[in-house]
Amino acid sequence: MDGDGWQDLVVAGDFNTSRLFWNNRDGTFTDGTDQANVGTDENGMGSAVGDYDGDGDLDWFVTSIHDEKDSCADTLCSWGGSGNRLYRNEGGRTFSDQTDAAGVRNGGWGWGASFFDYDNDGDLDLFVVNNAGQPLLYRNDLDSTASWLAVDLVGTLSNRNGIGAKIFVDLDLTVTGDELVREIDGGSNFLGQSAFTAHFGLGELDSPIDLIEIRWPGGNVQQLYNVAANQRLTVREVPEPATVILLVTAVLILQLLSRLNDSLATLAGNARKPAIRYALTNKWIEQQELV
Ligand SMILES: [Ca+2]
Ligand SMILES: [Ca+2]
Ligand SMILES: [Ca+2]
Ligand SMILES: [Ca+2]
Repeated sequence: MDGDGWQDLVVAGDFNTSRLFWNNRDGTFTDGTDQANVGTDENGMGSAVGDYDGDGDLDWFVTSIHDEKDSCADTLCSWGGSGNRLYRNEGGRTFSDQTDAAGVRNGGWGWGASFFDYDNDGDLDLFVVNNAGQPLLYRNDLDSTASWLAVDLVGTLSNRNGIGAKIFVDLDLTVTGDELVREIDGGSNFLGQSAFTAHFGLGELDSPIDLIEIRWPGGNVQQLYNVAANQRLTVREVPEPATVILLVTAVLILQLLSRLNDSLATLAGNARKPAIRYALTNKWIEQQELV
């Protein structure tokens, strides 16, 4: 959340307020809720993280119960009912409350939440599922000129959705501090899961992105240079040269073994003997005995 490359922790707290913990880089975390100006919600349920204003830092949305105090029964009012919160990241580990400015306070009894770009215009919209009503889709109408990039991964040696992959974006290789990172994890959430698309807000970038680096969970690393912003990019996993050489070598060895096996079978007449065949599955060579 603070862009230092170390993952922080955001927690929605039912019967309590949400909490934000900063990663101390030594296996411990520090509760920074109050100093960050977050955690004003009550009965938090769903939680979504995304750069909804496209300025390059991650913002935070929390669902919570919304009740009109004058119109609800006393038992319901006791739950607390000031509704959802949208916390905009202002940098320096502080946030501002943009709930009312964005018009997302009254989500009923909001539960799961997810940011995604449903209309493919480059900004993140918001979807909220509800305990006691219809789901809500909030279209992002923020008047922004921010650039953006969306990345979908297609794993070949790694899993199909690229879960576990990290995507690094370096806007300018000659500048430090402008690097962005996303991890494909499906965004597990209360009663929901996010899209596998990695969305990057790029601020006022008006030139191509210098470098995009994808670190696949299987170990492959792919680099793309000089990539245009404001597009949805699909990146298919390409094995590194060393992996290709290994695979080609394995196939050649298998072919030789197969020919050797056929020759031995011929020499032995047509006597019925167990034949050994080999199959190449992913990186592994499986040996199967056929009766
Ligand atoms: Ca951090
Ligand atoms: Ca932001
Ligand atoms: Ca959108
Ligand atoms: Ca840089």
